[in-house]
Amino acid sequence: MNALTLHYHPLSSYCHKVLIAIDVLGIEVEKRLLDPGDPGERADHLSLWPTGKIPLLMDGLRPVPESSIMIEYLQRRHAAPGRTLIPDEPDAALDVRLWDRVFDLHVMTPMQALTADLLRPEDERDARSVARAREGLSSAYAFIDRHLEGRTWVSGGAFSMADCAAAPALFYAVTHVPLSPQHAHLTAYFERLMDHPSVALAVDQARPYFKFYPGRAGLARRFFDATAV
Ligand SMILES: N[C@@H](CCC(=O)N[C@@H](CS)C(=O)NCC(=O)O)C(=O)O
Repeated sequence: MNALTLHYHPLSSYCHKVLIAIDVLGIEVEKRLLDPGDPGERADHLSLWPTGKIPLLMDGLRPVPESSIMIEYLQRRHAAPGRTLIPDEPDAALDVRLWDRVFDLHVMTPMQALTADLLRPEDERDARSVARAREGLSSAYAFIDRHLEGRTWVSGGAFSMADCAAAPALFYAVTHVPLSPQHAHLTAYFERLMDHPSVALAVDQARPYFKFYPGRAGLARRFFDATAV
């Protein structure tokens, strides 16, 4: 049995972030799909990590929670030779962590709020929080777009942990607040991310589940059907 097990769900954005990293780092991980609606599975999961959040990595009996911590842990202990997502040089590493935080806090968080609102009954939806989350995404798009001018990846010259965070954050965010022509750098970056083989693999593995995603009305047809243009 593989010592590394990832507790995950195929639709979860933070799970995609870690699955992309696992593929880039060339690591074998056993995946355990968590059914959030199953009370027994939920209780077992809470006993391992009391926030109940996924992904959760188990290295043998050791729980390793939090996607960014998990990626650093995997890189230090399990990465295939020569594979890296966080550079050794301290300032370059700080920049990767900064942009990882930007995507988690300023794209993932409002995106999750918008998805959560869609899961509520109509009469429990919160127009004010929705407006705030949409504004948050719009202002994040604008400053990330400016930052991306002249860049291929979001931090330094190589695909990094920050790009692992960016891919699923943007993938789901644009289903709520689409990119507009004024976001030319961000739009080109989004396409580069979607073309990256490790991102494409995570999307491909989630494809059968997208029909259950609450924001599916905003998801481009090519993500449901790989042959669509
Ligand atoms: N800060 C956490 C966030 C993880 C997170 O929000 N996961 C979501 C799925 S994408 C989740 O577990 N939602 C279920 C819940 O909150 O109970 C990380 O980076 O791993």
